[in-house]
Amino acid sequence: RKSWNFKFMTLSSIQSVVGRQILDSRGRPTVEVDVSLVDGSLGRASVPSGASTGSFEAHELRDGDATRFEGLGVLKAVSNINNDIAHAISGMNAYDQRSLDNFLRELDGTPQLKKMGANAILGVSIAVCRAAANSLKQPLYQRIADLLQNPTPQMPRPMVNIFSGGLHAGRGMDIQDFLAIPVRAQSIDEAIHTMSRVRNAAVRVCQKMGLPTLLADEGGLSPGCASGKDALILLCKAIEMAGLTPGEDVVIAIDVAAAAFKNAEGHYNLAREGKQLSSAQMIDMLDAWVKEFPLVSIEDGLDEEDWSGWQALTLRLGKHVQLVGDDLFTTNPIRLQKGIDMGVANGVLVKVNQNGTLTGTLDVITMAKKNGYSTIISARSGETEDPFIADLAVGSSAGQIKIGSLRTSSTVSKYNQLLRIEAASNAPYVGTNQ
Ligand code: 2PG
Ligand code: MG
Repeated sequence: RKSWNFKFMTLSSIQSVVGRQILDSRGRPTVEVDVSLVDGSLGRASVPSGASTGSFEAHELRDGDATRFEGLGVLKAVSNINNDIAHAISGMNAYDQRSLDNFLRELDGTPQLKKMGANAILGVSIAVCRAAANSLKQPLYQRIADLLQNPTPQMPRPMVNIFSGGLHAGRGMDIQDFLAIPVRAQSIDEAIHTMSRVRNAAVRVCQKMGLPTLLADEGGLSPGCASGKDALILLCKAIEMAGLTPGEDVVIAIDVAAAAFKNAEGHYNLAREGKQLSSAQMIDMLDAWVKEFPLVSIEDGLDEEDWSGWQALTLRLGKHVQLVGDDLFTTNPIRLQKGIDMGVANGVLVKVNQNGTLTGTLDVITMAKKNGYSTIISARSGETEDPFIADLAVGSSAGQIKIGSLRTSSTVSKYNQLLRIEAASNAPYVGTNQ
């Protein structure tokens, strides 16, 4: 293993790396990292965590000590940061993100980052990026744009969670997310206002119909509708009650998160609806929804290993509907390449902690764009107040961002960062160029 400790130190060299355990939005432990450079610049980052996780995600290292935080502690990951990683990367140049991230992968030595933990490695990777941005006196989104050699940072269009089911809401509905997308808005500020109207109207619609209005994990509502179709009807009502027109002002996206309800026999078990569907029947159901509702984007419509089903789904709907792979691709270049080769999906959900490093994530974004796939930067259902993904979406000109609902500070921190970036930069809003 290379040792960088005796290298000549420059102002942008990493001086110290300190990890600690903090809590995420579900009150579960997660990793936070502080990186400081020789010139005094500091970068801090914290790591999100999913609930409906894809099997092929980078590895989240948890302690498994049942006496602390129900086994979910991350003290091993923190110790890896404070010992092996801190020792190995001290003295490295924080401006060279790619070398640093490659080195972190080598240090771990496993494809899914099982040894150090992807939570340890990602925290360090992002903290270094932030320290470099601070050292260069650049906004973070600009630093990311520079890493990608992207000359035109752009504000993303948000996809906002309104109703939740699946693993984010005690399986109160089979389908995991029902989201709203503003289409007429010409700025982030206006987009957020439009979404706020829909989110508030959703509460009023639920109240009127006697449905619960307590929050699900991502700050959306959990009305527990009997079927996906009922939830789509309810969302259209909320849009209308906000004084907006479904399909004109606001369109709909869903995250089926189908891997969470595919059973061992290979059937899609819609328990709430009392139906077991084959892959082909799932496609028929989604197709029917597209015909009936202003549904423009479907994420994880089928299971992460149902590649032939995905091919059929893409052939049927891929020309006019955004078909997004989340658990399917897990922000992994090998899985994305497989999808490209097989003609599967046309969009990629991008989650930094599925990949494990910033550079690895940026490479997936580049690969997606080169192959005509849309890119949606996404939060996890367990988040921290770190707004990193807002800067990532702007700096990479991803076009879209999915951040949960307009509730709870871990989610709102990202929307607020988008507002700050919009107010301070010339980055155009995506809607103004499309
Ligand atoms: C998803 C995300 C966010 P999780 O499935 O897209 O909604 O959920 O972080 O639980 O994987
Ligand atoms: Mg998903």
